[in-house]
Amino acid sequence: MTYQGHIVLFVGGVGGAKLAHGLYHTLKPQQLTIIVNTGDDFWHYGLRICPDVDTIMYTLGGLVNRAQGWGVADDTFTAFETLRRYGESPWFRLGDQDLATHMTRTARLREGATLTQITRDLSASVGIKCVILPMTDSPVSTIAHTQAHGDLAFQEYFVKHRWQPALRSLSFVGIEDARITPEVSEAISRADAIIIGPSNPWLSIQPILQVPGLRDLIGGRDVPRIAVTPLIGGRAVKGPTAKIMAEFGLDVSVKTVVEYYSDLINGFAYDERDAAPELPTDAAHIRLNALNTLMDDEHARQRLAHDIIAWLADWSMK
Ligand code: FO1
Repeated sequence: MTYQGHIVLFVGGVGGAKLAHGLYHTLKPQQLTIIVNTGDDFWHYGLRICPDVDTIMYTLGGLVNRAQGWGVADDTFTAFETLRRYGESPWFRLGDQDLATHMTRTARLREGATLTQITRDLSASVGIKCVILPMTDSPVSTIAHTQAHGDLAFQEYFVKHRWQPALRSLSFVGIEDARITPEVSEAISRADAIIIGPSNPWLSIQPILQVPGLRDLIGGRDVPRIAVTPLIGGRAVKGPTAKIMAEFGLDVSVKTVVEYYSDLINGFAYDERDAAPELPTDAAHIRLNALNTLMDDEHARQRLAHDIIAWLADWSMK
């Protein structure tokens, strides 16, 4: 199988990074553009932190702490511990090497560079050869509206409260004014296939799809547009996808996820351990494919990437 097309992959953090990594090692780098959620970004101790962009960058650059899926492997926490000495109660674990990323990014933002330019340069510095794009250069902040703690900035909900407070709804502050970047627009316009990664559809993919104009750009492309299930056996491999679905009153099933994406996609990869989801008539155009979507080691990431690419290579013959 030689697939020559250009793939655009949409992802959030840890789950999406695994597929990004598999595709990166299966395709030529110039065949892959990764568009990353920035709704999780925030200011912390005067620094601009972009957790999902950094997770993708550290994963593809071979730097990531594999046990946790984010942060830099073997990082030290001298600055973090020093904050404690100063009487602070830091709750977001920033390692010393990771801090250098945020310091560089923040300094360059203050000089007027865009997040797109900074991400390109940081990625190149760690040896990444494909393109990683933030979903927008405009500031967007995901807010979790919870029952127990009211409105929480995303990282407070996710890290400080360990995504335990029941979620009532989400909002994305700044999204109405967010601009699609020329780089994102161009990548989608010339993509031969679009993949929505197995990231949390509500927390990670929703903010990307709400960037004005982006959804229409994807939907208008007459190419394979596939999503990969974030659920296996009714559970998320990692993170709160299933918990959030239940809190939103949704049936925790692959069918719900397909329906959620149904006006955007024409293909869906569910896990081979699960039964094929029954599609409602308005989703009958969606091609289903049962794949082994569990990416528990590097080999599994590349196997899934290979299976998806084989599907795309066969697509027009069906
Ligand atoms: N996740 C945690 O659960 N605890 C942390 O202290 C934490 C710190 C952190 C620092 C840098 C970074 O890039 C990511 C970090 N994450 C941490 C992960 C991050 O909060 C989430 O993975 C994403 O925002 C959700 O996609």
